Amino acid sequence: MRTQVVVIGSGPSGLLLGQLLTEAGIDNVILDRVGKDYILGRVRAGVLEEGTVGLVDRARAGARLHAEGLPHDGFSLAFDGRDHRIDLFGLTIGKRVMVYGQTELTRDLMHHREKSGAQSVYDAANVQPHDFDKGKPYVTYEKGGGAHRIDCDFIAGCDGFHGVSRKGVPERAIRTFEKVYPFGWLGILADVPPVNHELIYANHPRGFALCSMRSATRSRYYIQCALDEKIEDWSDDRFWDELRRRLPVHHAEALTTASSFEKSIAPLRSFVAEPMRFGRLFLVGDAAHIVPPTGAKGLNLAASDVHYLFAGLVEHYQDRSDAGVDRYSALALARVWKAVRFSWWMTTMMHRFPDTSDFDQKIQEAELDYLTHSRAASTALAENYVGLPY
Ligand code: FAS
Ligand code: PHB
Repeated sequence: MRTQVVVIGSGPSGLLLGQLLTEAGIDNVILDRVGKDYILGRVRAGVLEEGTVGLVDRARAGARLHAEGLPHDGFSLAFDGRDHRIDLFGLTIGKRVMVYGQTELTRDLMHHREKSGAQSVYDAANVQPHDFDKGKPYVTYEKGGGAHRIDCDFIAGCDGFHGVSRKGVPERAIRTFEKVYPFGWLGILADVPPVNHELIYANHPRGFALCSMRSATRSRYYIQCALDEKIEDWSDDRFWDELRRRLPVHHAEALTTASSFEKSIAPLRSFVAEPMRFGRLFLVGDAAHIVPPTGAKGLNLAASDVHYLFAGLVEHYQDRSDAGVDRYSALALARVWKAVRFSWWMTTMMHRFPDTSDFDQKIQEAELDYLTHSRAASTALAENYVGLPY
């Protein structure tokens, strides 16, 4: 079998790239090692930048996003028992974010891909990229008891942090940067109305908490937890009590609780692999970088990678120019590192670290005080949160 682009991974990166390529008439096949239901069962991001929304629209998969998504003009920082609203719309002269779950976005992209008739292979075992540094790449995989090979022009490694693409690159050709945080996020989903109409990021001596949502009737909450915490030790009641203790009193008293239907612990890390291109193989999204979710950047960085790679591939096929694909890694990494910085800064400012000294604590409080009383500082926060330009 032959195609122009093989996309490894059917998460947001792979599906968005695949749909854009299909719309542009560039033949592509998406391979994933698991099935659709497994992918849709993973609960992840909730905040989309305008650039991400624009790409979903360009992929003609944005109808439900605009019908059901929640446009947000601001969010609150809570500390010292009070809320401090960050006016995203006012500070960025008209930019906002869209609250819409990654699961629903993935569902929409899967639906539109199915409608387009483009090929996706799920439950593809032992997917392997080959000869991407020899100009004639191909991908092999196993399914239905048989071995399969797809010859192609390019391979997009959209297979996430634990995928095969980055691991297929010779160690001498890649450099990685990593910071692992000494805590995780315990998150739940519950069908209760959100405690606030906008997100609340809370800094509390007991630890960080985040109040988010998926709709007017479905809430997403997180609390910072130790890395050795076990889900089975966290009943719903224990979670709700801890969340209330980390919120300002008026929110704690207004919190609506019910049984959760999803509960998970995610570790936090910052990770970047350089470069993001190896001959005919490109790393995209979590395959190339990971950020702590504090800045809501993970999914949105995957989208900007897709933007740069898609533009380069269109240039290759339509203008017979490789200038775009040659620029992909540098362009993507320039935006990645600024988002990695922002996510690290938000995480450092909002969480309790085990080795926090009294001095560190005073610096954190001064940072929050300066941030919420300086238009310049809150503008810097706002422009990063809504997403820096592509
Ligand atoms: P993904 O990991 O989503 O998708 C990769 C796909 O590749 C998967 O479907 C996988 O099955 C497939 N794959 C892997 N190995 C393969 C192989 N060998 N062969 C074939 N296929 C293979 N971001 C936020 O902005 N906010 C959040 O709150 C947030 N929470 C998160 C919580 C968790 C637990 C995790 C892990 C991430 C979270 N993220 C969050 C980041 C997340 O949303 C990612 O940025 C986003 O999923 C990136 O999408 P992809 O790059 O497509 O990678
Ligand atoms: C979410 O709704 O899952 C979410 C929102 C904002 C973040 C992280 C996660 O910064």
